[in-house]
Amino acid sequence: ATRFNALKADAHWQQVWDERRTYAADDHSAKPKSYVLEMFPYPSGKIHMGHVRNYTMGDVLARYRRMTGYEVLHPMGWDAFGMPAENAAMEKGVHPGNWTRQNIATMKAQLKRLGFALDWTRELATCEPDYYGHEQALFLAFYEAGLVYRKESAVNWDPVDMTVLANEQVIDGRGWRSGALVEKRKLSQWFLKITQFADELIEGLGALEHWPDKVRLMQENWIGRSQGLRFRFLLSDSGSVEVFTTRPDTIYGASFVAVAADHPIAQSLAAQNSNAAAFIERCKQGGTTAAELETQEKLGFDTGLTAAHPLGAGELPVYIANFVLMEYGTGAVFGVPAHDQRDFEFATKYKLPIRRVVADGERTDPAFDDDAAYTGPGVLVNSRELDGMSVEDAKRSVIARAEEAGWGEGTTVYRLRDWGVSRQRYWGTPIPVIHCAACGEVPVPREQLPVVLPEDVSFDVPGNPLDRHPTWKHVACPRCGAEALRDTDTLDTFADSSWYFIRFASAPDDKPFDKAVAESWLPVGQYIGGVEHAILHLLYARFWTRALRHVGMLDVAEPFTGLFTQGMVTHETYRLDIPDHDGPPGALWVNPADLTVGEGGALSFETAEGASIPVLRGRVEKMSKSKKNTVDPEPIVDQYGADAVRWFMLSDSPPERDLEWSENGIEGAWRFVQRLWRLVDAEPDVAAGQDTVLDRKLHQTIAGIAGDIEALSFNKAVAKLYELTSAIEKSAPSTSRANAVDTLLRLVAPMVPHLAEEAWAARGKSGLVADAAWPEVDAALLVEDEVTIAVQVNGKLRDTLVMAKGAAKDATEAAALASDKVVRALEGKTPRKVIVVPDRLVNIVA
Ligand code: ANZ
Ligand code: ZN
Repeated sequence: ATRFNALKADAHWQQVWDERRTYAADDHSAKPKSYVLEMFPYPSGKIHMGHVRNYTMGDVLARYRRMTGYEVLHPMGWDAFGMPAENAAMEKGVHPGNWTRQNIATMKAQLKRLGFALDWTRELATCEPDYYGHEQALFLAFYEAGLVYRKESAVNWDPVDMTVLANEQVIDGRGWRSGALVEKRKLSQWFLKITQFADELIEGLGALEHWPDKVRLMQENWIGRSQGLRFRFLLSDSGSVEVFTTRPDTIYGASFVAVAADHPIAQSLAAQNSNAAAFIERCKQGGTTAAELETQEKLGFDTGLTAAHPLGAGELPVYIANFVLMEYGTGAVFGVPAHDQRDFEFATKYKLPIRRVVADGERTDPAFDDDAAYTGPGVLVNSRELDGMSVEDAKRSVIARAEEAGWGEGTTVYRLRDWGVSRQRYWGTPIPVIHCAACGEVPVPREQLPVVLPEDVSFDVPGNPLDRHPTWKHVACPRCGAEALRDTDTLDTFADSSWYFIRFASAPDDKPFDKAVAESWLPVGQYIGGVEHAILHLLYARFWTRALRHVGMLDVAEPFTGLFTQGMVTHETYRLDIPDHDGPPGALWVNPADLTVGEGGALSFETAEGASIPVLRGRVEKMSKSKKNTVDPEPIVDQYGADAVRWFMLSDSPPERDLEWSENGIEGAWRFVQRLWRLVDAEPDVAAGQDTVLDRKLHQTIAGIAGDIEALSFNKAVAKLYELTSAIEKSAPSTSRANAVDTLLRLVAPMVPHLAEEAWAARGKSGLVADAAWPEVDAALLVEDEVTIAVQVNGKLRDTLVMAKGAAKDATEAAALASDKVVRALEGKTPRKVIVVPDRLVNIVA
């Protein structure tokens, strides 16, 4: 028997598929269309195992759909703008464009070696003008439709490097390079009106039944629609302050009012009071993210004002507080320390009353002495007319009362804010707007698109290279011709990934996409990617799609009707056993490829100087550069071939769970590929005879696998293929066996496509197995397992019958009476009575 030469077969079939453009999707096909997409990669350098797993899953589905008669769109491209390219420019002096394009070339070659059924003719990279120029046109279409506006908003400012920092460049509140405390600064920035679609984006989730519930819930929480009450407190200086609450039920538990540092009340106080001004300055320090606001110490400044409780429950002190955001609600709140954790921390610090108004089980006492707020459900207590009501009833009651009496009104609010898209960075899509002293903001005329990034930029000093480029930003105003300035900000890279799936479906030169062609492919029927994108990317893409519908460019409601979030690839971690190591903690991790395995499996690391340091095994964790527990797919493909890697990625764990990479696992996969090959190699050309047991097994497998692949339960499909392979191996030569081997090749083709092609050709089949039709199921052969039935004559066992389980009584009786042994035992007598116990026994009384 020969051995399957994976490397040779991989290269050969990849070339054949390429030459024949096997996986190029035809826009004009008469077949039903199916769009299978995996989240496109960021070209960070090399393909990692997470990519391999992700793309293998999508590939199996795409190949299966092709075989079942669909015209499949399965494209690939590059999410090619972003910070890492600029970091590389700053650290290594390489141009972001060169770095990115080099990485793309490397990663493309690596993806090709895995034999994915991708339509490379549709490849795109978001960093090229033929992509981002169209994005600029979409931005302008949104601008014209009033979905884009500009307003002042806070950014992270590094006072030493004098530059704006991305959130990921702020580490523990300090600039990543300077180490200086980051400040909040206001800049004029562009926003997309995602909040206009907040209700639609929540309601649309209901129809996404092929999305994981957990992702739908995350989206819903992110949008955070809540019903609340707005009302005004009258202040002791005869002014007033409007607050917003989602817990009007707790109104009798209020013990203070707090306003944001940039609230007008705070600002006017600061104008007269230098302590207040200093406090406000202090609030500006610290990060701008929600998480930072949540965790930072709660600080307040007593304004000396008091607010009159709207239901006559006394006067409340008014504070300026760092945990109140100007951008949310009204920028002012009333604090209920017993039932809100931030308020609790604040009240504890400033010794304000903490009064229970929602019973915590049996506990109804107004005095509250727990060490955290109680935020659960319960019955209202210590709340006058609200006592005894549930939280929900009390909310409704207070809102109704406020509306009746005219001091407040119920409102719907959203946690979701408009999407700030301006980034003070080079490596992104230039925002196509020109600022003119006379005309204000002027969109770049369409015929001047794309606004192309200048190539000659420097990264030797901090800041935005576009802004300090000597000529790029200086242009004539398109409207009046006067000297004007380009916007030097670029778009958030989430904009690039919000419509790439549309450009894959249709990519004319002269416009972002053709409406009819794009609509013929969309929505993406199955989208596969990491759960880390469950919120922002998916929400932005859903918004972008709706915005396109709003401007009449695309009539699609939801971009992705099916979503699957796959688990991670994990590996054991290894650490140098150096007890009193005082360097950075990360320095002790060792990559699995650098280990030496000694006697009894003891691990060590050999230094360049020839010393041997013992190594400890650590936990199994997500493969990551920081823990150095990555396994580079490339040498694995070199050693075992693409099919073994693909098979392993599918076989071990359910796809939504983590998959632990192991040497044993990949070796097992390789052995299976070889087993398949031996089966083909050993199969004689001519054989006769039926093997109904094998036929049945085969058809059960065909039926089962189809369901498994549709459900993306690849590990179950793999298990069934193992079983079928064993059954064929054990069977004697027969026409059934020959047919089973041919059919098996079609069944494994989506998973191990190179071996399947090689074997298909070796068996003399015409065409490519990739183009072959998925096997049909013979329903008659799906009957459950067989049963053995005892046949007695006058109570004595005379024969056994093997019959299909559930066979009819008369068929069983007829089979028993036809038995030679029974005929002999009857000695010519006519049976008087035949008793059939289905699936068990036939007793013949003569
Ligand atoms: C009184 C109260 C009592 C509140 C209680 C909560 C619990 P969600 O549900 O996330 O929408 N809030 C309102 N505006 C704010 C702002 N600008 N900055 C910081 N906090 C603000 O949050 C709404 C709740 O967050 C509101 O309800 C308000 O505090 C606070 F037991 O009012 B609550
Ligand atoms: Zn002008």
